[in-house]
Amino acid sequence: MDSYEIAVIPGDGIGVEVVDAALPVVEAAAADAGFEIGTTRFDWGTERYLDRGEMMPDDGIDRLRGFDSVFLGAVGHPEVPDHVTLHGLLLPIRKGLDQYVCKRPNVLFEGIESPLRGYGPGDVDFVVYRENTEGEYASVGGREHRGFDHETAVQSALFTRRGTERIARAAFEAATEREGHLTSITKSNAQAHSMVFWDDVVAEVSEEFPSVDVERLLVDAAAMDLIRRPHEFDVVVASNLFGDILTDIGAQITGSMGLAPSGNVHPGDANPSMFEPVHGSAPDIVGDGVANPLATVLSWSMLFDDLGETAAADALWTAVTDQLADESAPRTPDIGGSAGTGNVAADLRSRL
Ligand code: GGG
Repeated sequence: MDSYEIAVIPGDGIGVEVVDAALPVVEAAAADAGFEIGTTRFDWGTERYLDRGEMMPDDGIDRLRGFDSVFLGAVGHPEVPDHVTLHGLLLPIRKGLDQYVCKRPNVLFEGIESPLRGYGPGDVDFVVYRENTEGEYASVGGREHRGFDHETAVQSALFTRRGTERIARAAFEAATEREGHLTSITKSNAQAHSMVFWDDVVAEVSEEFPSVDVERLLVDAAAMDLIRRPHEFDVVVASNLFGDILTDIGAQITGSMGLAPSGNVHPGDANPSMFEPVHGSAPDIVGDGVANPLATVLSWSMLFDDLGETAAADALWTAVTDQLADESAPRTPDIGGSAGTGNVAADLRSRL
């Protein structure tokens, strides 16, 4: 029997709740499909930071390298600034394992009411390919003259040819396998260096993919158009910051952050990929037992797909789809129900 070793980092807040609720469901899906998953749990996150001053150990990235895949819950804690938690755990893993594609599907499921008038199941189905290792999150800059009135902060965005080409190529490949339409997002009217460079690189890479129809949008227009005409998007490729922002819009128009999965991958690499729900640690509902576990289960579906275990991946995705389409099924408050995390997970388990 095939077996995979998965590093599980529940992290902070509701990350722990959704990871714990989803685990029996995904283990069952694996067993049904004829393979096993062994999980090693890491207590990395803000509790560790408050205790020892570090979100993860110095050799954390190296310890993850030996796994087939990584699953992460959430990071963020009300007592610690968000930049400390994000730069202490999530971003170093993405960069350290060179997971340059952040893949975020946005699907409007049957049974979910979109806030957009006139949009029903199947009308919204696009995927965002967010550059995940450089751009605006490159941490290039500094802060000088603290406390003086000439205090200065500089934050530079870093776009390399290699980094831009590879995210563009991954997005074009995805568009080739989907509907053949790619939207490239920039702010190249205002940012005449990095974003015009992005446009140039996308235009060059597009020559390798003549069957893909390319649309260019400024990020402000894209924010509007995702709400105005979401059915026309197929594959969206964007920088680190723009991709992050646009996928929160995507989560809202498809019903809830609680339904938004993601994967951080380096296609074909020996390093493990990392999967996580798009949502954060949600301190406002921690301990209430109402966090939606579906984004986590869908992220596990993406993890199984990445490992080539498509039967288990499909089983999890179908279980979520069926549950959402069933009016009598339990659902959490973010999508209009009153059920708890555990009830939703138990119902999913029964649908496998
Ligand atoms: N699920 C992981 C998590 O906690 N995400 C919240 C967050 O702040 N993400 C920022 C990012 O994806 O760059």
